Amino acid sequence: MNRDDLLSLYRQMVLIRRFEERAAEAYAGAKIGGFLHLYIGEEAVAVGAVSALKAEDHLFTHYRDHGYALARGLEPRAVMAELFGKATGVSKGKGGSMHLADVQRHFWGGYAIVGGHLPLATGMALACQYQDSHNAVLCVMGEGSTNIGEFHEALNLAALWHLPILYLVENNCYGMGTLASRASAEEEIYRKACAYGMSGQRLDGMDVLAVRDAVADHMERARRGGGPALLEAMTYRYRGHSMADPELYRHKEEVQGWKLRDPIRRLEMMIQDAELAGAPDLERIRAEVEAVVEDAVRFADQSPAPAPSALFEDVYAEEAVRRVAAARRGA
Ligand SMILES: Cc1ncc(C[n+]2csc(CCOP(=O)(O)OP(=O)(O)O)c2C)c(N)n1
Repeated sequence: MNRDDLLSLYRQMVLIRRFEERAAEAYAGAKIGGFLHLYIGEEAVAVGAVSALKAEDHLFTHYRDHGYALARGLEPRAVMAELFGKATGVSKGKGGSMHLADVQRHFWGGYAIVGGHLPLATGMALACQYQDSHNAVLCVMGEGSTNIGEFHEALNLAALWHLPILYLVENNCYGMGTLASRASAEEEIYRKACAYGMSGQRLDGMDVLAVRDAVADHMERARRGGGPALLEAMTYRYRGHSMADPELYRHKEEVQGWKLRDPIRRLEMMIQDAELAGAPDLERIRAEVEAVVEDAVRFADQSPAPAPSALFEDVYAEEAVRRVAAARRGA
């Protein structure tokens, strides 16, 4: 990768970190309601993975989705506004933190039900194959999802039908307060791939380039008809499961230990060691990001709430059907 590409990855990771920190403050200030699952510590996974996608590829993820939305290029203003429940949000303020989406960018969400998006993503991969589009699907989940029935059903069909999909597990060691090894009979999640005859690989999820390389390889293989695969990125969330988590299940030393491997700091050191940029360049990027996030918070705060009359819009299929019919009549 050249200097600009590396700095772009750096910028995105800093953006996600700062965005999440400000979202936490807004939540504490009662500007954001409902659930809020932060992505701090895991930035290298979303940024590395999404940087390996083409615009035509499809992306599905679970409720810890802010990092994916930002990495996929959704406007920070519209993402923050969605968290604030405002009409200017990416889902018009009716989805909230767990349901970010942007159809234009082939970012299909943001799903609150653990494992619920796996059959949908697999169906999208079937559509890609059926339409001979040579696009592939990236389906992201937490390690907790791999103990859910849909995981096994989805992987089975994907392997059986040789679908163009990459399942990417973010193993952040815990599902809510439960250590992965207390919930999964197979601790090394990538080994679950062998039950379906697909390739599985574990990788360092704190290394943005390792994630990018592995996702790029497997997505390209999937696009060329090589079938599905399962990747397990080892990572860690620095904050609680959600804002309501008192974190009684882990020691501070464990959190500190993972922070020593911080993905942003690591990329910073790499860039500086390679003399691609100096401390002032990185500081300038951080200052730019700070301004973008401040602007997003201001925009979200000042935006209007959805109108009561919009309550049923974009909720029921009848409305969509009516609009399509009206458009056809117009044509
Ligand atoms: C079907 C279902 N069961 C339970 C829940 C409650 N729940 C929300 S998050 C979560 C933990 C999932 O952990 P993991 O998949 O590892 O993702 P992480 O939060 O670590 O990113 C659970 C059990 C849910 N949302 N959906």
